[in-house]
Formats: sequence, structure tokens, C-alpha cells
Amino acid sequence: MNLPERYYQKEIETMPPEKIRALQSEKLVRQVRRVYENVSYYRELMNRKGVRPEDIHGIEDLHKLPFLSKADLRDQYPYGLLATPLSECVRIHSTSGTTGRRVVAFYTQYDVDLWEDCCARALTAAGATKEDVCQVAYGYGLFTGGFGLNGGSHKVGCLTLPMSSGNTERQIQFMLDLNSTILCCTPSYAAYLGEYLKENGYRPEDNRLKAGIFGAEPWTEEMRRDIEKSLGIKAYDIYGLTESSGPGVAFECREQHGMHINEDHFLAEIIDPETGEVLPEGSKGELVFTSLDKEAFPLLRYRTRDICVLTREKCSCGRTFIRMSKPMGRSDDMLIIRGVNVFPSQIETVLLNKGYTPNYQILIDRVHNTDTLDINVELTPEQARNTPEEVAKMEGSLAGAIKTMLGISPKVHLLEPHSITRSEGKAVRVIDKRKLLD
Ligand code: DLL
Repeated sequence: MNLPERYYQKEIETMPPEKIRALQSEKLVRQVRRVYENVSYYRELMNRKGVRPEDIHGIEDLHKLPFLSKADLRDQYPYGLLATPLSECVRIHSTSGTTGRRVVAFYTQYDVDLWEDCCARALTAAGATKEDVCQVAYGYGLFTGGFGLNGGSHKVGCLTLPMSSGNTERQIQFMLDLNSTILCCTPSYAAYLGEYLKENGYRPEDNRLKAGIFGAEPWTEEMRRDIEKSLGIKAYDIYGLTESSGPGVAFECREQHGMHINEDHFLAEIIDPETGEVLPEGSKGELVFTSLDKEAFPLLRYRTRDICVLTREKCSCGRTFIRMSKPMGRSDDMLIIRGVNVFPSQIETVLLNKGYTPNYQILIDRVHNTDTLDINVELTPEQARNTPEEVAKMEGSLAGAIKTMLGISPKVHLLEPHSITRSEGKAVRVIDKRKLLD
């Protein structure tokens, strides 16, 4: 039997859609005016497009505003997009940025407060209450995961365990000794914790966890089932990005069919990534966000590069916020191998469906002007007991299944358990040596 749904801010989370749209319109008009007045870079962008704050009367005028991209953010590093005096800011976070300049985001106390509310909504949707012990195993520091969920957990009133990521042995000891009931970390780290428990002789029922809040990287439905089984929990997705505060832009409810976007704070659009044209609801395209309330680092029409679908279909949890699908990879993450578009999630789906571990690595190279695709996959300890001949057969059969999914043939290498380094934060699954050569 389903218990009655709990909300963190019921009135807002279940607001009729027309009321949400009216609220968004009111906030958008105010935000555009503020940004135009306070940020010279935005003023120039808008002037160049021939749009002035007076032209924005509500969300129906959103399309008139210019887009903002990561390149703009990098360009304006560090203070160029600040919309409040620095003395009003109380926090900085930053992207992990492996290439180019990092993006630095600023927060006023009001911004931190709203961000933590968003995370508290996500935790509550996953069943968290003040009776829970919430183990936050996202990294604390410039990365937003740790501090974001920590703040949300406080707001809900959970007993918060600020573990940060890594130190797996201590992580497990605290989880078991202090009876953690909610786990927050990346899905790849959750999978590792499940594997670690199993290998150390624990059964899923030996821990008290009931739910996990996992995000910050793409993960498939197959990976969700794997984690749910190994930890004995219900696994909820959470989405966000540093530029928009951090985790909590969108979160899953018990229905687990899309993440509700916190629409009172974030206005979402889907566009064609090639042309920039706004697409109708239900179309697959690039997610674009406008932050309606943020003071220090507001973003108007920010192109996330994440590809997904939005739906307003009614959700039985009672929340009226629009839902986004799991991001189907980023437009800049899509691999083009021998001319074929490949998303790493397609490979993950085949692996997990065929009973392999989520421990894999995709290696792409170019030899004699032809792309090569090698996939390293770890065997489970049981699979590793097979003879070398049997393993060779398994490699052939897995390569065949991946070829059916992608249309191109990979070379599959099945490896001994524990040959691939485990991730404690975001997993690095793709090594594209072609890029390193460019
Ligand atoms: O990853 C914020 C976050 C922390 C989200 C903890 C959820 C939990 P960034 O490091 O700036 O911020 O990375 C943002 O990560 O544009 C997506 O491509 C990806 N991403 C985030 N959440 C998800 C998710 C944090 N649930 C980038 N599914 C985003 C798939 C995700 N991809």
C-alpha cells in the first residue's frame, strides 16, 4: 500500500500549472530587468539582439532573449556575470572543468537558501523525514554535490552524515554502525558500495538504507536496477549543474518516470541544438534553463548541452512540475565512431542486460585513418571462474550484441574482477585518444 505522498513545500510543488506559469512570468519580467541593469555583458547581448527589458511581458516572450553558453561563462570568468556586489556573496562553487577555464558560480545567502530548499524537496520526494540518517557521500568542496545535499538534509531535519566521497571502508563502517537510511552519491559510487558490501559478505538486508539520491552523471535504468538490488533500496535520480546552483534543479518522485523540474525557480525549454529553434513539448533536444530567482549568478536561457525530453503529463505523486527525462547524454558527449553516433549509455544498457558489471571503459582510437572501438569490461567473480575458451566465446557474443545495438563492431576485452579503477565521484568511462591527438 502506498503511504500518502509527502512534500517539502506542498503549496508550490502541487500548484496548478496556470498558476505556476503566472508566477514564472512575473519572476521573469523582474529578473530580466535586474540582469539588464546590473550585468553589462547581458546588456550588450540583449542590445545586440535588439531586445530590451520592456519587450519581456511574460514567459511567452522568453524566445526573444539571447542564449547564453558555457563559452560566455568561461569568457566572463570570474566576475563578469555577477549581478550583485561581491560583498553580498557568501559562497563560491565551481565545475570540475577538465578543459579550458573553470566556471565559477557565486551565491548570496538567499541563493543558498533556495538551493537547499530544492534539495530538501528531492530528499522528501525520496521519503526522507527527520527520523532519517542521511549519509552524504558526494564530494564536499568546490563540487556542488556534497554541500547541496547536506543543506537539503539539514532542512528536512535528517541526522546528516557529511562523509564526502571516498574512503570506502570508513563509509561502510559508518553506514552500518550509524544505521544510515538515505545515501546520496554518484550512481557509479553507489554501485561500487554495493559491490564492496557483497564482496565483504554483507547481504542487502544487512544495511538499513531505504533510498538513495544519485546524480551528477548519466546512468541507465539497468544501472538503477543493479544498484537497487545490491543495496536493497529504491534509487532516485537527481539532476543539476553548477551553473544553476548545483543538484536539485530536478528530482525524481516515487513514480521514477522523469524528474520534476523545480519550475518556480527554473524555467525550462527544449531547443534544436543545431538551429536554436524552440521545440514543442515531447520533442527531444537540448535543455535550456533560465533561473528565475537567483541573485548573484542568474542565467537567462543557458544552454546546458544536456539532451532530454520534457513532459507535462500528469504525475500520480501530485506534483505539477514539468518532468524531464534522464539526460540521454550531452550533445558534446556523443561519440562519432566510423561516422556512427554512439552514446556510452547504449553500451551500458547492453552490458548490464547481459549480466555484466557496470565496471567498463570505452576506448576509441584511430589507426590508419580508421576509428577503433575497444570496450574493457570486468567479469564478475562468478564469471571469472569460466575457462579461457568460455571467456573468449563470451567476448564474441557480447561484441555481437553491442554491434546489433550500435551498428558497428567493437573489440570486447573481458577482464579480471577489479582491473578497472573504481570511481568515487563522476566515473570516467570514455577515453577518446583521437581527441588527444587533435
Ligand atoms: O553534477 C551537480 C550535481 C551534483 C547533480 C550532485 C546531481 C547530484 P556539474 O559538475 O556542474 O554539476 O555537472 C553538471 O552533469 O550538465 C549533466 O551533464 C550531468 N548531470 C548532472 N546530473 C545528472 C543526472 C553537478 N541525474 C552536468 N543524469 C550536467 C545525467 C547528469 N547527467
